[in-house]
Amino acid sequence: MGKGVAVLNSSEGVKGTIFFTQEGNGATTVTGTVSGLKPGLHGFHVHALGDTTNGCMSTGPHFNPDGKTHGAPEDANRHAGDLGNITVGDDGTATFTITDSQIPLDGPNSIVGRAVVVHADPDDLGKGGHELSLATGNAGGRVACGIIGLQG
Ligand SMILES: [Cu+2]
Ligand SMILES: [Zn+2]
Repeated sequence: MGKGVAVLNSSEGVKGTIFFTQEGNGATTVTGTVSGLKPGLHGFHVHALGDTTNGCMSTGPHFNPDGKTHGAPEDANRHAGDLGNITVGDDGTATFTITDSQIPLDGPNSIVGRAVVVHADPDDLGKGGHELSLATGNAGGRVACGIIGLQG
């Protein structure tokens, strides 16, 4: 079984830890808790680069090895890194489990060494009609991010 972890860093007081597990070549399960967010939906993605030298801006665009447009996790046309939204409760905390088949922990499309990013606003899943919908889901600023590493 492959295991990964990302500890979120933020200049805006957001904290969190995200765990990744993959059985063989199957889907990857993502579990996490994130706190310090405003209640509601927040876009949640794997971005291409494991670089936080200039904060979350350095993590590049959504991980997109197949050259597709932005979409919902269940869409055929989506970035591999498109994990949709996490839901934050009134206490500012989100606890979630996501299962996805496009974010393996090894092989050519591995997400290890890339970054997970939490956004300020909801991801419109490509359907909002905004000029950014098909690129980023118009999810707003990058409020927290962490580099995905292998976990022993
Ligand atoms: Cu993102
Ligand atoms: Zn995307």
